[in-house]
Amino acid sequence: MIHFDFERLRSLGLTFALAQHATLIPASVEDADLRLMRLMRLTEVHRDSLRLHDGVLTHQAHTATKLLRRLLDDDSELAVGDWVLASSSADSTNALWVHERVPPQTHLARRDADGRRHAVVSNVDTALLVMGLDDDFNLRRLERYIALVQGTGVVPVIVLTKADVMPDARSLFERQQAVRERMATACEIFCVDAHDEDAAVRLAHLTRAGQTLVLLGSSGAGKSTLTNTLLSHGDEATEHRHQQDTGPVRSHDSRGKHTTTARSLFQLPSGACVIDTPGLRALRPDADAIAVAATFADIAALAPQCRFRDCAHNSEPGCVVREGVGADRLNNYQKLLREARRDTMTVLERQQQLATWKASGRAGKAREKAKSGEV
Ligand SMILES: Nc1nc2c(ncn2[C@@H]2O[C@H](COP(=O)(O)OP(=O)(O)OP(=O)(O)O)[C@@H](O)[C@H]2O)c(=O)[nH]1
Ligand SMILES: [Mg+2]
Ligand SMILES: [Zn+2]
Repeated sequence: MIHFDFERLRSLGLTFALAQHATLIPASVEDADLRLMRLMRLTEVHRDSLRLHDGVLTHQAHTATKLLRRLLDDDSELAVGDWVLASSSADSTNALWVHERVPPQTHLARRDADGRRHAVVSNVDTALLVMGLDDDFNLRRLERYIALVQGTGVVPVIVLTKADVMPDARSLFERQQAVRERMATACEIFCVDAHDEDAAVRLAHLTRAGQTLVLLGSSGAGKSTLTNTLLSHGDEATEHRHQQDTGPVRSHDSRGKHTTTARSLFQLPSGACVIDTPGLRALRPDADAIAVAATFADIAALAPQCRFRDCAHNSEPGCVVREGVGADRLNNYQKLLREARRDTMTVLERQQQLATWKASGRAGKAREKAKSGEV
């Protein structure tokens, strides 16, 4: 059994459940080795190395080959926020190796353009979905972030930044209403100036000791600005505390310049942990059809009233969904559902789909030839 100082790791977000899972890891580790293992939290993942926190100090580490192989078999990756068991090698290098990962309580993942899954973060309680009220404001993108979090056990909270540059209270209210209308289930929404300490005060119920938050959103949304405000709130020795770099946005479209390049976990003075992340160029959530349906629960609720049982809500007569849901939201739902279905297809299903597309392409060409008189 491994031994660790629960109280010391509690301020890094360790919970009883995670601690219990950690003590239950006999798996591939020999008993003798287990006693040398230390429980630590992953604060950064780099191409060739990891950064771990033991509750007092951070250390550089590497992933043991056996663990790498197991993760690959499970189509999984270590992510910032994971709890791991690490030990120093017995040789003169004294290098730190990660041998085991404690099964995460929550995990967020995304897909790349080829459908491959990539870990985003592990063991977070709340996801702050950060969006600027400037030209960053995009409801379809926000729905993608909601789908990313849906069904994972992570609570989404929407933070609209740059409230200070809105022309008047009315436009601010309208934007907030527009967000509310696109939410299938109630969700907290905050409009803030990310520079202002008031933002940290209003989010205080989410930054209690032991909680972990992740900030997600596009480049330039204000994630690092808000991280810095949270880091300095309630801290007398501000000048010693780490501050994240922030960068300006382009004036014509409010896009950021990808200032943050890696995910990093920080401890807040309140005892919570916060993970700042780089803005993703295009977010494709690792959501299955069920998660997408839950994100658009209003559509799922209306669908049984459509005249046809298999209504696709395109141009069928008697479609209640098309009447009741905005076209933009419906289009986004259909797009996310197509992506989810493609991502969860087996290789065989994918090949069959490709063959069907090719066959219909050939049939179409043949029809055109026939029409134009060619045989
Ligand atoms: N006026 C105003 N400016 C803000 C606010 N939040 C962020 N900014 C500015 O917006 C720009 C981008 O902020 P960052 O915090 O670097 O954005 P980010 O989301 O971390 O961007 P990446 O690291 O590129 O993903 C900076 O110039 C900030 O000063 C806000 O609430 N009000
Ligand atoms: Mg940043
Ligand atoms: Zn319909």
